[in-house]
Amino acid sequence: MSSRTPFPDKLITLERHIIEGEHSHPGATGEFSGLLHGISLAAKLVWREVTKAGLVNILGKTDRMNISGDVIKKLDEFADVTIYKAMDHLGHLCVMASEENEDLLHIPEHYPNGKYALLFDPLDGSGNIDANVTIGTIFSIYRRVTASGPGKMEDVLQPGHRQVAAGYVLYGSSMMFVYSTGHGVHGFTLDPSVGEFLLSHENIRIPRKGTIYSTNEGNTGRWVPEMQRYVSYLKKEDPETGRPYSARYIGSLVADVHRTMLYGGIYFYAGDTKNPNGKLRLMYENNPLAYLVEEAGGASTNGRIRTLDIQPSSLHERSPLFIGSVDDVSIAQEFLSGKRV
Ligand code: P6P
Repeated sequence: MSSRTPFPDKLITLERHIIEGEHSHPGATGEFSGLLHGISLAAKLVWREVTKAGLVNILGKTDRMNISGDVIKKLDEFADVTIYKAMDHLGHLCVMASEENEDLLHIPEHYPNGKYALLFDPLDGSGNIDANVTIGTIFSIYRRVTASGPGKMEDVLQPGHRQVAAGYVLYGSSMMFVYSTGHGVHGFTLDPSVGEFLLSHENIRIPRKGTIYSTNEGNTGRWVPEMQRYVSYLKKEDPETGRPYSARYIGSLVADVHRTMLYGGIYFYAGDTKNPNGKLRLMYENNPLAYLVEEAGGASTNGRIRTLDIQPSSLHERSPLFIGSVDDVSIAQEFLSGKRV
């Protein structure tokens, strides 16, 4: 038996997968390929900095505060600028918006405007950077609603069900690129020796029900009684329903949702007496992840309505998030509405 690494039976690169996906889209113009390739290139540049951050003292805090009140980390800024610069000249976008920037990010005048809008959280979970915990980039792509010229706020403030693609990048023990254009969710793992993303998780499907819940229980004292009853339910012994559930919380949304998508169960960040809309951002975190989890056969709500049906009113609005297996999200909703006690 050869000791050489076995040749995978299906060696599919991200680029080949995207192009094959384009061919299945009638009238596709190849713009998707250009867009997704640009994002994957930016992600590799971010990964290079993330992997050496501890060595070149890039860690630490800048004195700039972003709109969401988080202290921006140097890597956050690097990721933000890198994604913008990788995408601003491709001619596919009319406007961008980043969780790290209060206002819209316009396309420089000397570059053409395209028919898509890109929203992104450049480095989610950045509070974990110094602890070498998995962090990620999240992105959403919408078709513009204005006719032409520089994009406007209405091109960006669209409900999540209008997304035409979404994805995330995981900077963890390995680097992964997970995306969907509405034809299933597919995961690619970077082979650093060749610098290519190779298909490693084809057509990810989330179990209909799981036995893991993921939330910051430090907020328990601020939850409404219905929330507290739901989590007590999850902890109660009942082997028939897989309870007590296991608690898993990384504190890095992309990592927590990625695990939920693979293993099943539920991730939630509820509103509470201090923050009625919770902490997570609808446009940069909830919508792209809800699009992906629904594409994988799961569900996502704000506790009352489907995440993707929320009509956004501002660029940085926060929204509660209950996301994961269909049955688990449904049970959570029954507790929150008082139907179940
Ligand atoms: P808490 C990181 O800033 C983030 O938005 C998510 O990545 C993460 O899940 C959440 O905040 C953690 O928030 O309140 O549990 O520390």
